[in-house]
Parts: sequence; structure tokens; C-alpha cells
Amino acid sequence: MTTSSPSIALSIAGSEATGGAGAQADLKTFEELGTFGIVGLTCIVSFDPKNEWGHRFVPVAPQVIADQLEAIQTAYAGTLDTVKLGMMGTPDTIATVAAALENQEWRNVVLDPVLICKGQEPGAALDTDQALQAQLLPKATFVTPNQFEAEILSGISISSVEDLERAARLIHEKSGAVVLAKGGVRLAGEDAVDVFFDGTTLERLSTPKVGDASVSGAGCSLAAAVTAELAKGATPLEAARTAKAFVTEAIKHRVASAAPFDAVYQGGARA
Ligand code: PXL
Repeated sequence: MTTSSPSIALSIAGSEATGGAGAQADLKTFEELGTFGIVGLTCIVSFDPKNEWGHRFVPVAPQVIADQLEAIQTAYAGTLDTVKLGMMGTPDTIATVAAALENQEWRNVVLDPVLICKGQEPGAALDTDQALQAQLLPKATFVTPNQFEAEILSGISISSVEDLERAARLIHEKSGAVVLAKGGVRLAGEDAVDVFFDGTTLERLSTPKVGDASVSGAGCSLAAAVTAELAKGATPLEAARTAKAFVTEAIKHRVASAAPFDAVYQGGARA
């Protein structure tokens, strides 16, 4: 290894075939932010254009997930210390990933607690939600819930930035992790406000909203950008600020398609 080797960032996540969200968003974000990106794939999501772009979901077999992580962790033993956890999808996948995480020490475990995706019914996957909270949340050093996920993790309903701040504090108390709770476009008002809380510092990260529709891949890319910045050695607050600016540009340069939602473009900051 030379001193110019890039920092390594691993995403354990699902494929979203149209390229907006999931592992594809993570890898593009890792690359844009100057890290060496790696993926361990947990599932394949293919939206169904014949069925209102609903989710078709196929899990990767637990042994195949374990094999990928064995290859990755053995290849980069000693240099890999930062991981992002995205969509898991099943309790078996969560157990497999939790076991693999135990095989080494981590400096940063960024958990994007993907409970449901756009178009899925809330509560469709209660056993998966519970497994995620029991087995992955305790391992997280940084967690990035959206409004819905923050409601589930904190147990309170969220309709204002003040609520989001209360939820961020509750989720920190429960997990010990740094929290970046994403209000995004979902809370009323002219600004997209996310809340950072690390146990001491509470900061509102605010930018003017870029339209009112949520854009596919925004949440994944925000958490991936946090992951890349932490891998490079940024503090959690610096990582959150950089990630917010990165995703704002990615939303401004979003890509339209025949799907009902636009996708973020991670090259936006360069464009
Ligand atoms: O945006 C959440 C998300 C994460 N990962 C995968 C997805 C989605 C939403 O569609 O498909 C694989």
C-alpha cells in the first residue's frame, strides 16, 4: 500500500435495478467522494412497471452474503474499518450480516435503517424491523433515519423540526450512535431540514427545498456520503455537513425516467 491509497468504504446493501437507490447509489457516492467503494449485495429489487412500479424483491441467499463478506473482509483485513448498512430485507440477512460484522473491529458502522422503500406498505415487515433494531442498531456508530424510520425508532410521531430533534435525542439515548435524522422534503416549510445529534451537539442542517417530491436515492446517498467522509477521517459533524451539501447538488441535478420518481445524480457537485 502506498500513502496515496484511497480510504476504503464498504456498503452492505441491496441492488435497486434502475440505479437510483441502494448499492448503486452507494458506489457512485463512494467514488465521487474519493474513496475505494466495495459492495456486499443483500438483495435485488426490481420495480415492476406493470404493477405501478411496486417492489419485486429477491433476497440473496445467506451463504452467498456470508461468502461475499468473507472475501471482502479477508482481502482488506487491516485497512477496512468503515461500513454502511443499507437495505437488508429479511431477518436471515440481518443475522448473517450481524455475524460477519463480529469478525472484526470497526471504526465506523453507519446504519441507514431502511425499513420500507417508497411504494411499500408501512409495517409490511415487522419481523425485519425488529431484527434490525435488536441486532444491527446496537452495532451502529452513526444512524441515518428518515422521518418514518425516526418515528419507529423513537416511538414518537414527527410533524415538525422540534419533533425531529426530540426523536434524534431519543434515538441517540437508545443506540449510543450519532444520529442524523432526515426531515428532507417530508416536513412542512420552505427548507429541507435534517437534525444532527451526537449526544452533545445538536445542529439543524438546513437547505432550501429543491421541489417538493422526494427523489430516489437521496437517503442512500446521504448515508453513503457520511460513510465516505468518515472513512477519510472527517468528524461526524463535518461528515454530516459535507453529505448534506453533496446530496443537495445530487438532487438539483436529478435524472428523470419513466419511473414515477426522479433519481439523484451523484455527479451533481461536479456538473
Ligand atoms: O431508498 C431505499 C432503498 C434502499 N435499497 C434498495 C432499495 C431502496 C428503495 O427502493 O430498493 C435496494
